[in-house]
Amino acid sequence: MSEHERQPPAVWVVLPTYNEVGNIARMIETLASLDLNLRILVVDDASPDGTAEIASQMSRQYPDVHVICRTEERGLGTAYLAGFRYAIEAGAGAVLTMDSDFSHDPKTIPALIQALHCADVVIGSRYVPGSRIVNWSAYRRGLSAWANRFARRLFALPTHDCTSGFRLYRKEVLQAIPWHRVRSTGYSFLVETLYWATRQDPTRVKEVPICFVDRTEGQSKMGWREAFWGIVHLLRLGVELSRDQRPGAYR
Ligand SMILES: Nc1nc2c(ncn2[C@@H]2O[C@H](COP(=O)(O)OP(=O)(O)OP(=O)(O)O)[C@@H](O)[C@H]2O)c(=O)[nH]1
Ligand SMILES: [Mg+2]
Repeated sequence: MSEHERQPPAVWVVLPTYNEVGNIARMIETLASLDLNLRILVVDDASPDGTAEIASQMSRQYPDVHVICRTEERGLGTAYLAGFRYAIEAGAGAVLTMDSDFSHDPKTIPALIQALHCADVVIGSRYVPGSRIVNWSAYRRGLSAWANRFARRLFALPTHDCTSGFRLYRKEVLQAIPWHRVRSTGYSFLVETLYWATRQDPTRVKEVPICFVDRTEGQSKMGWREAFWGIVHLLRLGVELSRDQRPGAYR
């Protein structure tokens, strides 16, 4: 067992938020109450509903809560990236991402951290035995199942859930990703990141079953525009990768 597998890494939780005023305070309180010594980083894109103000107020009450308020940029993918950079710079040994709307149950976090003992990337997965999806419409289930099949086939990904935002990465994996090649700014960032994070060693990813529950507060930001641009970005990467494999191609 290597040194980094023995030592529990400092875990930073990156919470992307856009209009999560009904969830953010309870989410921060719940994470803080887990007693796992988590550092919490809210990455908000100037939500008009005042999410960032609430998070900033809470950061004064909880010293382990940090807030990035982005005013120039919008997008789930670039929010994750800003969170990764900030957390690693601040000393994170591992970075956990999760939605701020309670679709990802904070109580599952210990199981994800446990699984990191024998992995570099851990996925909170909706598509392995023992997992459940609660209250999701047939449309969302269909879209998610299709997106997963599409991504898995296109990139030969080693996981059943390729689009889950509930993930834990060792910092070394994030540092090794060629970010200049990741162009997705929205939800498809998750697929691109998974591809690069598992490319070197697909055996170092583990899936932990989760119970995914549809949000009860706030609104989804996943729409047709996101889906369209997600497909475009993934097809672009697929074409680039097949060009890389041509003899003599630049890598
Ligand atoms: N910073 C930032 N966060 C975002 C953006 N879009 C979505 N989010 C956050 O990313 C997480 C996932 O977004 P959701 O709208 O819940 O997407 P989803 O889970 O596919 O949709 P639902 O199933 O309807 O909840 C939530 O915490 C959002 O607030 C964005 O453009 N910027
Ligand atoms: Mg959600």
